[in-house]
Amino acid sequence: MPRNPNYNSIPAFHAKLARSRRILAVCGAGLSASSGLPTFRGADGLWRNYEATALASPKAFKNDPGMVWMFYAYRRHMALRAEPNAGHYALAELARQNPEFLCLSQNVDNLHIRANHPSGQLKLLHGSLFALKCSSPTCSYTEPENLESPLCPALAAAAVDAPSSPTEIHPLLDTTKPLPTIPPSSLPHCAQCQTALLRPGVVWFGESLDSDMLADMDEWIRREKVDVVLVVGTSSLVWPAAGIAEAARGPGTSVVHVNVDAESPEGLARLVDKEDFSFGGDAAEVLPRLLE
Ligand code: BV8
Repeated sequence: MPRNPNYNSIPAFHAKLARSRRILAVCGAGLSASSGLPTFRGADGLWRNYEATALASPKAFKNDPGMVWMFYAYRRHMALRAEPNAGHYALAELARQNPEFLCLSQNVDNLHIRANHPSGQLKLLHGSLFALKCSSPTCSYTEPENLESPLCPALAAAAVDAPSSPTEIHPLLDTTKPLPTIPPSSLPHCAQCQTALLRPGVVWFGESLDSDMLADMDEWIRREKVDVVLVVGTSSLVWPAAGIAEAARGPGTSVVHVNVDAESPEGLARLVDKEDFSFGGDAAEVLPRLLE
């Protein structure tokens, strides 16, 4: 398949955008990198000696809820301290200008919402760090947004700011020191059933995404041809999010990658159609230029 000779031309993309109406975005952790939040698989993606994915699972929570809650308390605190960047605001502005733009985000950091992205044009595929729910499968308790940090005294060690000097290391990331062990009795419990632990309202590996949200998303994609799919700051390794762009591709659809690795062999390999574009650089800098 011939590559688009203008795959990284902003004027060429602007010409495509000008004749486009239905636009979809699939966003990942790279969108929030400029807001200071670590990505999952980048150099900073390891949390102490753990892969984040080894902590974002029901099995990890069952085995050591204290450790998993420290991981989430740390990320909640960092996300609360972070600010939306120009990439979040550019997507929110596009939504205000174009009711036929839908943003799907894998990010759980709440930054789209804090950028005032119109809620009807945003779907959080993997939930939110700030949603809570009961960990018991028989209890329906949910809390859509809890911004407290720390959530309880036992998690205070996680809810501290990253050190200002690059030579200092966050106490939780200092693998020379053991992590504090938190007994389940000291962790947040469900106020409704009064027995089970609360858990973060995110989708863990091995858990299904919200079926109603997936149905709405599929209906939006199938309703009419999608003109542009923006794939922003994601390694496209996590399913089913990784499959959305190709599922939305129709005749003439442009899939547009925005990624720091766009000019790498992996990045260039993502250009699978002569209509596709790929722009290298920080999403916080590239998106505003693409969407201006
Ligand atoms: C499910 C919430 C049914 C928690 C997350 C096939 C079909 C279906 C499922 C599977 C399948 N194959 C395998 C599976 C299982 C699994 C999966 O995909 N595993 C992977 C690892 C192979 N999927 C699931 O379990 C999903 N559930 O399908 O249910 C089912 C049930 C049981 C069994 C089978 C099927 C649930 C997945 C949801 C997991 N939860 N997050 C939390 O956050 O704690 S996923 C997590 O990864 C985050 O949401 C994150 O956003 C997401 C994806 O990562 P990225 O966002 O892409 O981040 P990453 O670091 O990888 O990449 C960053 C990118 O940005 C890089 O490309 C980098 O170059 C770029 N970048 C960096 N800086 C910048 C930048 N770009 C621009 N500017 C910058 N400045």
